[in-house]
Amino acid sequence: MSLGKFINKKTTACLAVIATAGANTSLFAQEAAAGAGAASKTVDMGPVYKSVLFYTLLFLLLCLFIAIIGKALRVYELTRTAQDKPEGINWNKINAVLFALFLIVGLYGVYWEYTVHGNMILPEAASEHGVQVDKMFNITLIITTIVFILTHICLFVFSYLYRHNKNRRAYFYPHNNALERVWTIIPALVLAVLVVMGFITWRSIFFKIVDPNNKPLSIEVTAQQFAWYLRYPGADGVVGVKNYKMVTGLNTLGIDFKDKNTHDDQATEELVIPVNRPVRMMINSKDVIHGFYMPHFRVQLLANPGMVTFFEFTPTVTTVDMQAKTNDPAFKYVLLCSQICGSGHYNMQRTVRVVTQEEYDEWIAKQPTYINNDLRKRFNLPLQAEPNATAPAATDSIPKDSGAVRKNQLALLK
Ligand SMILES: [Cu+2]
Repeated sequence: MSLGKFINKKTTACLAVIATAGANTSLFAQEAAAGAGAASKTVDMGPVYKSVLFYTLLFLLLCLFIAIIGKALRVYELTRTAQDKPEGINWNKINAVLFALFLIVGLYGVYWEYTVHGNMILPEAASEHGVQVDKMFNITLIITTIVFILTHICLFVFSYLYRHNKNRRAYFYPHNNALERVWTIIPALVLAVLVVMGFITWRSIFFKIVDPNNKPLSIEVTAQQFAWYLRYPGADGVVGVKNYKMVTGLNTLGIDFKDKNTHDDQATEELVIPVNRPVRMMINSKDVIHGFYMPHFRVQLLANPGMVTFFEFTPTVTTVDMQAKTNDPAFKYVLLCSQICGSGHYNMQRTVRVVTQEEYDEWIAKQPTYINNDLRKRFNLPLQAEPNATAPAATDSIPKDSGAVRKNQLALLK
């Protein structure tokens, strides 16, 4: 074959296009790598690899590359048709094999998700009802995983086995009542069981009968952009009345001190709760809707302005025990906001400490009352000698920004 003929052959031309595209890409990559290598002393590529733009460009580049290959193959096919030659590439077979490969890669992806990310999930529930919630989630997960795997095997294996074959004609099979019944009744029954189970679990969490020997400890939590304010009931065990109309710079929660029950209420910085004792959180908000969320206890309820919502739960594992169980000495329970309530939403984190009853009694005795002499003056109540005149609630208790947060804020200002 002469050189002219060789160059003229369309097949070779297509391959040349692919080779050129590949070579250009690798050349470009090498240049970029060399450039990055030379500048590596001054340029930190870390932020680049973390930017969305980088991956968007990478994705677009990949799409372009695939499009070029597609076009080259199309040219190859068209030239074969023009020359009255049989089809060069059996696309049905390629697609069928791709379906089979997709199934294998996809199933491995499922296995990877369950093992790698599965290890990153929350530790065991640290509350009584949390065990039930986890059980319900696990049953749902097992059922849906089985269904997911079986349906996907059917979907991709059928696509592979019954790919187009000109020697075979598809059997026309429009309807089958028995089949319709099976795939309607079975999912309906399974879903009904899951829903009823969820309903029973929900009722057992929200409709509790008070045990006179183990009465719940009421704690009020008020959300505000962007912090949580805590109020403990004091010796009387009753959290006193408040009224949003009484909110002032001094009386930040709007406590109504005409109600005697408010006088021993304590304002605290930390949420400390005794183990194995029911805790009744009285949740409300001063401004927008926040989400009272304590993932380790499987507790989540909205904090609404203008109404109080309640969540009663019993913590079963102390912080110290959980540190031993998770093999992490730095482990902490946390209270978070689960509603994107504004720019400082991410910063609404509070540490929660579960302690023994003795440790709790010792801690609560040291907490200051919400009322102080400034408030007593304002409400014409007799003054008291107070060593710690200022309650924490009257001060700015928004958590101070950590170094990482400050860095982010500086980055945003740039
Ligand atoms: Cu919030």
